[in-house]
Amino acid sequence: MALPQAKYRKDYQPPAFTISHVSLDVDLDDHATRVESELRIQRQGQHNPPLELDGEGLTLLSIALDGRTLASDEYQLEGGTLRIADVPEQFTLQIVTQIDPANNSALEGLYKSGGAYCTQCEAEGFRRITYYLDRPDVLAVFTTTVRAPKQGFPHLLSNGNPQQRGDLDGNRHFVTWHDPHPKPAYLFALVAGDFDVLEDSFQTSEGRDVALQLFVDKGNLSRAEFAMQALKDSMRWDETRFGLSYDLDIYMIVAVDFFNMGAMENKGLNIFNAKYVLADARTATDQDFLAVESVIGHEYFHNWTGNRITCRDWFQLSLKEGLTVFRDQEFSGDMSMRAVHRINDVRIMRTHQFAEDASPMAHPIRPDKVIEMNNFYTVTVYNKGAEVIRMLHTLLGEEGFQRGMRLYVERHDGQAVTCEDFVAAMEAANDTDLSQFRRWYEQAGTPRVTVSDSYDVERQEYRLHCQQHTPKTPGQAVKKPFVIPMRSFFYDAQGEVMTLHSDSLQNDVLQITQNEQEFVFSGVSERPIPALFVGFSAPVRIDYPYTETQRLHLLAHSSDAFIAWDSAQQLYVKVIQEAISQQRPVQISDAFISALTTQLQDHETDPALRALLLQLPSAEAVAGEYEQVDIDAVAQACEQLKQLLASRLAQVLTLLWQANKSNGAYQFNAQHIAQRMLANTCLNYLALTPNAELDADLMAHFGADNLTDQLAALQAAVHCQHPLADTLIEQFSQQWQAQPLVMDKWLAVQASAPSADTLDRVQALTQHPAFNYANPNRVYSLIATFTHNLAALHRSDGAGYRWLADVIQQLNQSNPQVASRLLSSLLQWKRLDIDRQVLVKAQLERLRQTPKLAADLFEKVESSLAVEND
Ligand code: B3K
Ligand code: ZN
Repeated sequence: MALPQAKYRKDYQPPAFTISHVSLDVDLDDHATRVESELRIQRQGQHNPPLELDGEGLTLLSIALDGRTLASDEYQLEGGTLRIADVPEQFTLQIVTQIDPANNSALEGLYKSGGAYCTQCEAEGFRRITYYLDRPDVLAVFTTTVRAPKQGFPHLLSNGNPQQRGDLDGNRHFVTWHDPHPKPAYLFALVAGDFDVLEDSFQTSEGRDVALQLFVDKGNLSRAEFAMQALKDSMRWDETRFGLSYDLDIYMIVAVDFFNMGAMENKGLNIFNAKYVLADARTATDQDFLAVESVIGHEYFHNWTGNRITCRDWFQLSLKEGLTVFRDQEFSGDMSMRAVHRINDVRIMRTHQFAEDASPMAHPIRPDKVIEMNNFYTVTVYNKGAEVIRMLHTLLGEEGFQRGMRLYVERHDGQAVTCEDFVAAMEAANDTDLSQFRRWYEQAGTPRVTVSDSYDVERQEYRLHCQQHTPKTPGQAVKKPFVIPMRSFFYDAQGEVMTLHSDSLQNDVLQITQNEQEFVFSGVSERPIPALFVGFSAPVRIDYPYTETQRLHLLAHSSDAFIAWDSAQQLYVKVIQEAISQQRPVQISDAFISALTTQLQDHETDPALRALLLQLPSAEAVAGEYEQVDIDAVAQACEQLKQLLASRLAQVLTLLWQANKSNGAYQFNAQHIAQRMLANTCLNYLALTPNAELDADLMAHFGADNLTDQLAALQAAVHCQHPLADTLIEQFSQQWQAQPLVMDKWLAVQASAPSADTLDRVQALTQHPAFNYANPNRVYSLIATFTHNLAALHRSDGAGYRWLADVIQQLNQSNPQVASRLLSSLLQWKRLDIDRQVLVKAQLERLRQTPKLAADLFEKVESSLAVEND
């Protein structure tokens, strides 16, 4: 078989043909779904190229051009292409194909999720339904008829508005849908099944009524109410903050159990992983509620940033994803707990995106080379993409940013465009020059900004010296300097913010644009303590030679929650690193303990932020700080730090636990969420030292009326190896065996226990009835969680690597997208010690030999093994 081929951004060519109208008629059947499509096609340009349509795994039944059936020598089927030479300038093509949705385990194209039929077409899934120009710059008006038995499929859905419905012979029926908005095939959707429907409506600011429908598995209506509210909140928010309203008469969301990702923004018919729809206090945690709100918002916001203005080609994915993540982050922040959301976003960047930037799969937010597009739905494209948009927002301000958005929409509504078009609109609307800023789209890697300062008391002058350096990434050895907005506050010895004067300082932002640069401030009456990258104003690593005293000063006085939180985080990292480099147990100074104690007891401080102060950097994040990492030392030091804090803060932890643990019924609001965060974080330390009183508390907490507390009790017991752990594991599974989404938490808690025997437990759990290799949620909960567990994955005997490779091999054929996601933790094998390098490399080489290796895995395995020859 031919090896998968790379595509390059520079090779983009506009389509030789466009399709203006598509009529689809889909007659559903488990193994023989018949798809009739009628395409109205126009040739572009003067030359006469062959028509080449994409198709994968299809059985072609017939093909007719302008009503005449083509003989088999009038077209060629080759690999994934249907080629017809010599077509007229304008014509109609009728194609009949047959597909087998019940055997579609890759969950791309048309497949069965439980009893329902559903689709997933982004990025290139439509070609598994019928032959088509499956690329985002071909926009067509779709009319879709869905046919199915009435029994089992009372709801037949597709994009747009319903036009016609009726009965068919054999107790079957049909519905025809029409979507007036031209769209690329990746936004096509079809669903057929038996659901409960939650109905509501929304009136747009223009006074139009939109029907809202949420389809969930039977019996789950009450668990859909929160999602419905989140949808209405999103619709209102996009009007008030961005001036963007909804454009169809109906907005539908369907929740399905089998889904590779979070959700999909198909026009008018979102399809969601049920995990991001279903939420009530008993079966969802606070974090789940917040995730539902954010994903509902994200998919809704795509209606403008993604659907009405879409991507010209898939290299431009961040055009819609970075921007839409930025919008959903702002939505969540405007709804509640802005600082908590921001800190969580930073954690994702530092733990996962920085790791990706340092891995063989590092890519710019707009990649240049892709083998399998599904491999590029990454934290880089999404989250770093959002940080790049956020930097634009920082540089232009809310008003300037919104001015740019308005121009972007005005210029490009209804088009398929590029990241360049977006930047150009921002630039034109603000009459500014973003040439250098564009490097964020071009260059991969995490810049490191090294700052030092000096103070001249006589001249009353303060100088900040900044250097930026971005390490090389595959294919990019030398980097040019970025535009890095460094929002900075300066504190005096009393902890007051100083007002500093410099021409370079605008709205507290200094722009670092060169490899080396100095900022001079005059009239400075005392040496300031700088708070750099306030709000994490750029996705960079920050180096400033803070003393412990300076960090503690910022911890105590920063008005920015990120800076306060980060001061503690950096001190944690430092004590871990010192213990490792000096080969001694972790030590914490009295000053640090007392500063933490003061903060924790400060009733003025939001309990959520106090909880975040106590949450240690993960072992995975600490490991990411090293170019050559000693896994055992990192895992051990992280555990020691937790133990040490538990004993040195025992008193305050107990007090906070007592004061904040729930009393009274569950309420979902910022105050209650914050108190639960604080109580549960404390519990996670207290469970390290079992005693009768705490055991009783732990049991009571486990019996709470909400999953947040119940799960916190379970997690504290399991992660602290508390004597009650096995009892709670057993009780939890008895209670929740009928609720797969809750059992996912149970799997994840066990898979994240920081110990080498976790591997044995995870292996055993694959045999448990709660686990199923065919369902991505189960695989992510158990196995992806395990891949982020440093102690378990990197077991020194290599058993973790071997087993993971077995699992990936098994998933290679059934669901390559899921398999590929599990591989990421192995790609950075060069950072490990020599023994582990040998062990991981052997598994990568074994994977490379897998018969019929999917393109998804091929791309990652090859890039990882290529590092050797660097
Ligand atoms: N756009 C989809 C992702 C589709 C994934 C394809 N493998 C979800 C989202 O970002 O909203
Ligand atoms: Zn998205």
